Amino acid sequence: MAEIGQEYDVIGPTELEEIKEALANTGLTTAVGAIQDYFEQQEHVELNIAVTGESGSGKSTFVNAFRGLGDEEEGSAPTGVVETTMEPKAYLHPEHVNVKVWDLPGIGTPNFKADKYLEEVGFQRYDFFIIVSSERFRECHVQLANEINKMKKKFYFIRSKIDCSISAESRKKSFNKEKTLNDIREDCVRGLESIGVTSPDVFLISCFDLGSYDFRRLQETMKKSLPQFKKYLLMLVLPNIPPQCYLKQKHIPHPINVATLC
Ligand SMILES: Nc1nc2c(ncn2[C@@H]2O[C@H](COP(=O)(O)OP(=O)(O)OP(=O)(O)O)[C@@H](O)[C@H]2O)c(=O)[nH]1
Ligand SMILES: [Mg+2]
Repeated sequence: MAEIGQEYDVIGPTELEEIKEALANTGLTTAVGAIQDYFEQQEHVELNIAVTGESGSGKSTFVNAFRGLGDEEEGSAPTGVVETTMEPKAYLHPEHVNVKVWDLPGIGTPNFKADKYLEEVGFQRYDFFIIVSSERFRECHVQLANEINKMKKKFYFIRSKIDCSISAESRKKSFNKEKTLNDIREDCVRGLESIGVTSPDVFLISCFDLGSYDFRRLQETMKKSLPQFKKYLLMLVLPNIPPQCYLKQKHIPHPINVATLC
């Protein structure tokens, strides 16, 4: 789990100002009351993250990795080579019940309708979405991204199973890892741009190798866009990747290098 440093303090600058004001204008008892009220409110704050994408793209595996679990540990989401997740299911962090990662059923059947799907999975409850794609950018991603945009919610786009793509391409004589990664990224960026997402950011991830590729950058990006207490909750649950893995991590230079989507 992430260590809580100053950067992730629960009380943000606005709250600090309010507490200072209470101290200056009304005295200690009122200030203590203000702090207590603040913490009581926060106890009820939840962070709800929805993981969506095509069937078999690795959503449940990502949910497990996100919670710092392997696929066969107690309480982990079932994963498999055949369609596995049929209903939205919330997975709580073992220690921080205020954070729910929702494993959603797969999309992508020929008659898929993103608006209907999102209604069925109860889109209102989610703070943001993670769209997982294990292959090329497709029509179902277009629909999903469009609908999420319409709802004025944020999404992060993950291209998963990067280890598989690299391993398959590495059989070619002309294999170049950086170029392969760049091609994958470009394909997703182009797809998102074609539906009007400005400066899209795409995260290349292997759940079997979180220290490589973009997992760490995804963590950092998600953190930036949340309000103070939700950011704090997220920091409590993010899996720790050993520092030696960060060193291995390579960021592929990309002309569009903007941190957030939407
Ligand atoms: N090599 C590799 N395999 C992965 C990765 N992520 C998932 N898989 C495998 O892909 C298969 C499908 O993974 P799931 O997590 O069950 O996929 P899902 O999207 O939840 O599938 P549904 O629940 O059916 O919609 C499993 O065999 C996983 O082990 C990855 O990063 N690398
Ligand atoms: Mg699943």
